[in-house]
Amino acid sequence: MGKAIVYTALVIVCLGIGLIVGGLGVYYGRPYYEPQPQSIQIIKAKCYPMANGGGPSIEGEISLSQTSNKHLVINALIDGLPKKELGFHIHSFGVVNNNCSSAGGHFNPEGKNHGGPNSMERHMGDLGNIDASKFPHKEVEITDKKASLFGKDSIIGRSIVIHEDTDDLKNQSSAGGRLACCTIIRVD
Ligand SMILES: [Cu+2]
Ligand SMILES: [Zn+2]
Repeated sequence: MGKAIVYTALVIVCLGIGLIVGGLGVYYGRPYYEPQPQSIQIIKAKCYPMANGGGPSIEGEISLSQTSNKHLVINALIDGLPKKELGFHIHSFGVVNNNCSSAGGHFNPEGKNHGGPNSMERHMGDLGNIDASKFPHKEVEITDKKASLFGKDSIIGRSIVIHEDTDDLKNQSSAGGRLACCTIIRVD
């Protein structure tokens, strides 16, 4: 009777050791997958502003780029603008025949009131002003957290309008008439 207990105990111990060794083998033998860095999607777009109504008096290039976080970067180098702060907005539609009125009003998919880029209440297209006194020698960079090249409210196919006056960031008529505009086109 005593022997039977000893044998049973031995069998249980051996099974236990077998399970531990086997388990370790499976654990360390499993294939190891190196975590892959998340690929970052970048969308780039361009816009080539022209004088309202056409003609060679204003020319330049605006480059837009965005990674998937909410951080739109706009770089502009434009010649032919008056040397002061000029209203700079995204308007609702693309430009037809260099006619800046065809751009429609400020891009405003959320039905908000006009404001400045840092206002809580603002149109999505309210990028404030561009300091045109830096042109033509220095590029101007604007960043924005609201307007986006991604998603259903993407600004691709809409337009950038540069106004003849400074936007006071409160009253949208403060920026005055439309000096120049262009359609935002995606480039890859
Ligand atoms: Cu505008
Ligand atoms: Zn606005």
